[in-house]
Amino acid sequence: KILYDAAIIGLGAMGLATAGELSRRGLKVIGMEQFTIPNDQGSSHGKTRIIRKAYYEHPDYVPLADRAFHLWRDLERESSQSLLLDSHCLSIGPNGSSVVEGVRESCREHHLPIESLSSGQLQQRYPAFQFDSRFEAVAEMDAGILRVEECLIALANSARKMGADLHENETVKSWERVGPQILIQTNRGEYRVKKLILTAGPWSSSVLKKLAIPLKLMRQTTTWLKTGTLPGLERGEFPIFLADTPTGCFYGIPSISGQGLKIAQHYGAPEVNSPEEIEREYSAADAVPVRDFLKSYLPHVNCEIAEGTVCIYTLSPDRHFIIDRYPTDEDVCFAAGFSGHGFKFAPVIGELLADLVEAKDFRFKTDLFQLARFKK
Ligand code: PYC
Repeated sequence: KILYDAAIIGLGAMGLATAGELSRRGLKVIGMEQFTIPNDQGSSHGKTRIIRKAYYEHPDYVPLADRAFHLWRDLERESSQSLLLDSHCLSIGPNGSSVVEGVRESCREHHLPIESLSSGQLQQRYPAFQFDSRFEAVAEMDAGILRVEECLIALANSARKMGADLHENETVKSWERVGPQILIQTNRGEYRVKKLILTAGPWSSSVLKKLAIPLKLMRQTTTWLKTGTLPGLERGEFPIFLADTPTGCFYGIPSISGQGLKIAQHYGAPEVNSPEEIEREYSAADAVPVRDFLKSYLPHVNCEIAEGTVCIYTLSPDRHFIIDRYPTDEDVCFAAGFSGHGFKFAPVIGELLADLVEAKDFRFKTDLFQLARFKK
């Protein structure tokens, strides 16, 4: 029964970043992950993720994205690893699209430069795109691609270097307050800690117990296309894109060193309640929406599939994050409901959770993430 200052349950990107940050601040930290670090069971895998600042979802994410960029660069320096690759990001949609207008609003509020492109200009610049004149695009030049598994390893190494005890293949069975401490029981033993941080991704509903946050899960598949011989699709030539279309929102990440183009539908799959309901195998049926999207808007890119992967979105009702204290226990904090757009923010979520643990004021506006918004 070892006494730690803080325990973190769930060591995906958010948990690892929090373990590192709390350890850097001098706390004795233990982290528990039911699988390995990294693993492909939750939401912190799949080779690449987007990082962008021109945030259509809400202007309040912009300063956090900016901070995250800096923190990923710091981690690159610390780990001597390439984690964040520069790229452009295009948001495409029909005139008046909430995605395109959301980007414009965030950029207006935070004075970020963007360029507007008509569908003709879009095709001239990137011939692979064939959006008709009902569509327009906005281009952000200062975006990037995160190398997911490398990021996880660098976060874990950094946390361990600062003294965090990170346990893999350790499943938490329960946690409860016992006097001045929190008692955690796992498949390997018991721990008594002063503070508890829950970053359990798709398992959040079960570790948050009685809170009954209205989280839903969504099975998301990503498709990798063998674009090897096609010109103009490598990072540097081709952008990251988000395309708001009448049949759903799709995103693409350019090929890196011939790896192939990654394409996926963002949302749009049925919602489920537990990770056990998720079919883990990628099937031919998963490629159908992607094929239809490609046929309509990138017809020359509709080539052979190299690989498909499955991951999980943990959705909050409004698709904004939930980061707060547990209402009946001040010493317990949690972050959940990253709704398919959280990975890029991991290091800044680590800072935010560390501030919550230490009862410090966070320097950015975070009202958007409060649990109380669902009680109104
Ligand atoms: O995290 O920016 C993001 C994203 C967009 C689509 C899927 N993820």
